Amino acid sequence: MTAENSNRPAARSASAGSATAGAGPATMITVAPTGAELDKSAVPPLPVTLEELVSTAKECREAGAAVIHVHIRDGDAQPTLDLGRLTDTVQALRSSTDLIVQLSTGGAVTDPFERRLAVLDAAPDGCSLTCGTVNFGDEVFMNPWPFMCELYARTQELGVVPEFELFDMGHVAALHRLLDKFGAPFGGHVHCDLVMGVPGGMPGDAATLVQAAAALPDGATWSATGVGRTTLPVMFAALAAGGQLRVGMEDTITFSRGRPVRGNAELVERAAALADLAQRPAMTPDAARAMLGVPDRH
Ligand code: KMH
Ligand code: ZN
Repeated sequence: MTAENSNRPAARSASAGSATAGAGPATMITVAPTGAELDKSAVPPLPVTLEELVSTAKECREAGAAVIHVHIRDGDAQPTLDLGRLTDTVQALRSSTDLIVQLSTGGAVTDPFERRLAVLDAAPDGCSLTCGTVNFGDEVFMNPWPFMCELYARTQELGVVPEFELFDMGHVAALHRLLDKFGAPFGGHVHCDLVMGVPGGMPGDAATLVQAAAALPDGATWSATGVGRTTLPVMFAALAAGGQLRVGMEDTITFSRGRPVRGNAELVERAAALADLAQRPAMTPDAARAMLGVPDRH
């Protein structure tokens, strides 16, 4: 990368949140309960109302989640970026749980850039920020460079901690370019999510995960998400390689061997159990705040 690397943020410890003497660093678990792609009619346990989302959030917190990645739906259970609903959702999640509330700025593939930028006006703790365009099944998820720049500058201005979503190796290069140009994120720490196994993005396997993690900026922490049948291989690889975990019905609706997921909490429970087995138990939201540089707004 360029000599502008001096803009890079200082590293925060990736082992923040260690919970048990003799164990390895703790594991931050993010739950992505809803997404924008699934139909409630086809997947009844999908949380789409505010009540369903709050109740899922409480169950997932109980099961070991520290962060919630939020997409919301309208009265017809369709994806929406309505600012009033987003604001109510942030407030409801904040008053009923201590989870870090991260709003999606990706929305649905049909959402215009202006509405995706306006998501930050709902004052979440964090937001997703995808570092490039990617084929997304039969669709295209658009994240051109000028949009990334505008979104990143707004996170810095409004005090929202971004999570850099990386669907492809090229997105890692775009992340370096963004940090070189604009400097450290709000909160001073770089955290990424490797979104793997999307048809059109990087494959969800251990070799790709290790390669992508090694290419991240110095001091960055990272989670990994394996979509669909890559969920378990990516989870095992992330635990082995020192990463954090993202699970949820946005990414996976089959629990195992064809059995549909009954709810988000069982995905979090499984992630927490595997993290425990790896001697990297689930970290609390407060430990995740310390790791990510997210202020406590309760
Ligand atoms: N729904 C996808 C098109 C994000 O949340 O930032 C984009 C997405 C990424 O889910
Ligand atoms: Zn999302």
